[in-house]
Amino acid sequence: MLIAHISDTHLGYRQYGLKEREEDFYKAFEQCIDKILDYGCDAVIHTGDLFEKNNPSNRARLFVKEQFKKLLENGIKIFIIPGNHDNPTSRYDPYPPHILYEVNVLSIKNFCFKFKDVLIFGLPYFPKVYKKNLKIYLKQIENINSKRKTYRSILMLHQIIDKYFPYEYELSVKDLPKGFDYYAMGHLHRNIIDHIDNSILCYPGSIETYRIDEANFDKGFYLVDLDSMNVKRINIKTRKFFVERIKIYTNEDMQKTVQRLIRIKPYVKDSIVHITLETSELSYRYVVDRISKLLNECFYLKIEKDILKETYRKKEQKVKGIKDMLKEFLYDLSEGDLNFVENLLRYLGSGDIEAAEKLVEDFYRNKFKKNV
Ligand SMILES: [Mn+2]
Repeated sequence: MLIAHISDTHLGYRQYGLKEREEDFYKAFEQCIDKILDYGCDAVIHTGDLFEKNNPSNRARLFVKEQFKKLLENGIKIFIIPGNHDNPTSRYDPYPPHILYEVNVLSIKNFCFKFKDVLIFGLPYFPKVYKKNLKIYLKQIENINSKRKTYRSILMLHQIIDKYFPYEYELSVKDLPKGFDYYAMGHLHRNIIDHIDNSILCYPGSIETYRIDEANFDKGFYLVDLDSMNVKRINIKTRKFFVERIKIYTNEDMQKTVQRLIRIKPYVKDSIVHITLETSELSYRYVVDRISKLLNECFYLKIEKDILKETYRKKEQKVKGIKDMLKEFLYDLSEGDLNFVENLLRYLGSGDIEAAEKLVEDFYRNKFKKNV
């Protein structure tokens, strides 16, 4: 039996607010569906984040309907769990959009389906705060699975496991219930294939570049042969991304950047170039201008300020008013001198020259007296 495992398709997501980027995700999904048809799969399992939101646009809903129809007409069954993006968040509207289709949606009330000689288990996404509940469900699932009479079993989850992303996770490897042939995972956008005891665990990853740190990962899905337990990676073609981190403070930095960008220039047509730029406030406009002119042929150029640098800088100087600003620049002035400069600026700013002259006279008279 041949199963296709796909995940994190995020349909309806409009990256950079571009209609074309929304279309790119549809195109990627359609490539996957067509390949699944070509390989003659028996079933498709989708491990969450089918849609970008739990209330997707009608365009996204209709698109999925058309794509699923192709599978269903060919007798391919669909099993799906809601992910963190498309799981309902309100208990007054507890239905995920998936229920609109002729698919098997696994839920906490209905976490097990029998398909031919395979038991398919799955749970919707559980946020970290509910990981205790998740573990209780997993125990229950482990119990039921241990008494199964079917040949194979699959567990579908949309969670992060510490082994693959140790910074933020809901489950440790040891929390995974034992005894499943295939662990179908979603949520991580990187593609991973791993062996746990005698089983296989896979994260197919996203089908398009959702965030720039995913730009270099292969996009696609897994084909799982449940008879031989062979897993094959199927990749699709997606729009190319160039992700650059640029730092410009000197003329030499600028020259180096220009040379680097000239090297990628012939390949940027139809691509997205995403640049994180670190430069001084004064030269920012000039640098952005030069880069934009150089890469004017790319499909979309995104230049963003180095946010880390920005927040660091903002933390450093807590400028509140004009006096604080003066303190920043004229740091060796006394409190009295600062008051003088502040008042002078105010008089000059309002055009009251007479008051300004009087202020200067008084100031120097006082200073003179003191020094004598
Ligand atoms: Mn996702």
